[in-house]
Amino acid sequence: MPYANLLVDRDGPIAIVTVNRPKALNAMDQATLRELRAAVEGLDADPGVGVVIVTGAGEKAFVAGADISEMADFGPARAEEHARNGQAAVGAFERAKKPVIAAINGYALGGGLELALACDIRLASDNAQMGLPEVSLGVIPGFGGTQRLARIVGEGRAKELVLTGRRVKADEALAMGLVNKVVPQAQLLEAAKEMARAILANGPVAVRLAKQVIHQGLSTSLETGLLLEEKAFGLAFSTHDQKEGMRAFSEKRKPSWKGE
Ligand code: CO8
Repeated sequence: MPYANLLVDRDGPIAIVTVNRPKALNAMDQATLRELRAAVEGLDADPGVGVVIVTGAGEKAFVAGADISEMADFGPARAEEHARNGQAAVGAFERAKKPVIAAINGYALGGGLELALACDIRLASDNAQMGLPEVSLGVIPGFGGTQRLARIVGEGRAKELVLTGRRVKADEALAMGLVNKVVPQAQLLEAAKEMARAILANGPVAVRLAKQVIHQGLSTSLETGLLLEEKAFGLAFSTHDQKEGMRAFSEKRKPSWKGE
């Protein structure tokens, strides 16, 4: 399906979604948010796709935020609705059953960082800069940033970044665990694909169960999370792939996954 603000490419089972509004440094207006949600939900439902990568067009920006010019004259009800729609769009990346990797190729600010925070793994180019500068505009993060940043980097660092609006460069983001890896920009997409291929070598049902249990567990008690893990562990033993994975190990060969 063609999108006005996105490019969607495929490299075998790897889907690459590129936010493509270079004139606005890929800032997301409402139409882009709707398209992002539709794209990731469509790819998640596509049996030919195993991993989704999201990135930004050009060499300067991943996504420089929500589109400020569009929001400037909003009243409170419209702003609340916008936050709800943005949260739903960004949340679709987190809710996806398949792993989603953010390839942060430049500025990831405001809503752009919030999009990356909803992905499972974040890789950054060496020129990337990340931050939640919303307070400098007189607002607060509205696409999940006040919640997800603290879960990823801890409360103290999240409060510092949200309250000061300070941008961090790739090396500092790596040191605080905001991104998993930093690579030269020219190698970013290949590094994301390499990570995708490492995931794709594993049992697809197991990968999905693991993602789901980690995600659900983080918003519940340890006791409930451990119960979720037990149940999902049991469920894995109902699959062909568990039998195949363990048989392949003892036969010293690579498993042939069916995804069931
Ligand atoms: N929205 C709209 N346009 C943007 C945005 C944006 N977020 N960011 C950049 N642009 C546009 C610029 O206006 C400019 O357009 P033009 O050429 O027509 O003037 C073009 O992109 C290039 O930008 P710059 O000339 O500013 O490029 P610089 O290299 O000088 O600076 C920066 C790059 C530092 C990234 C700078 O553009 C910047 O600070 N951008 C804004 C970053 C920002 O504040 N982002 C957060 C936005 S708020 C947000 O995301 C809230 C999310 C939650 C919303 C809740 C719902 C209500």
